[in-house]
Amino acid sequence: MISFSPYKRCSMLHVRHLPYLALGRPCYSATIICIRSVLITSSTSLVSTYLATMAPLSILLLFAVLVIGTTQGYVAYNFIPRYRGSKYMVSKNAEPFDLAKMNGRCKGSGGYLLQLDSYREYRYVKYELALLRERRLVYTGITDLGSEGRFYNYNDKKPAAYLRWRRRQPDNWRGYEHCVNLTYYGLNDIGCDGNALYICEIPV
Ligand SMILES: [Ca+2]
Ligand SMILES: [Ca+2]
Repeated sequence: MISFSPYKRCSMLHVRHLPYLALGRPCYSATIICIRSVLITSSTSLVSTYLATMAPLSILLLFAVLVIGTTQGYVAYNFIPRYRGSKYMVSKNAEPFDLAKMNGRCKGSGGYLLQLDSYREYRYVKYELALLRERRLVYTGITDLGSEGRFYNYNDKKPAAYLRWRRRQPDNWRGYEHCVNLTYYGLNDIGCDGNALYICEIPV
């Protein structure tokens, strides 16, 4: 709300300038001071009004984001720049892996769990992970669940187009390694329930 005080102040200024006007001083000076005074006071008043209105709303918004983030399981990611039609993001915090759940999250961002199409893509992603200094387990979307030894992409169920295994892998250790994690030295089959990161691929 605009205060009426500037108008009172203007009146006073006019009164104060009356002697100058009488002495033949330029009459516009009082008007300029008056307008400036109104503008400054009005601006201050508007800023105060804005802050008084928006501050509680901002606090409410922040609270809502925190509540939603907590209930919806907010996930933080590191982003890997676009390369040949895809960009990538790696979750920052390790958590129990679940193929469907993590693939669903990737889908929510317009993508899917990583599926490798070529040596170039494999090399790019592993170097980018190295740049992030990421040494924890990072799951891909490659799996052989339900078809032991025949690896496919969980998202589209198509056979994995490119597999570059780490030495002596895949070994299906103890018969339960049906997911695939990416290491600097190649892919490894691993149990699907590790506490780990995962990487999403997003076509762009
Ligand atoms: Ca297996
Ligand atoms: Ca293995």
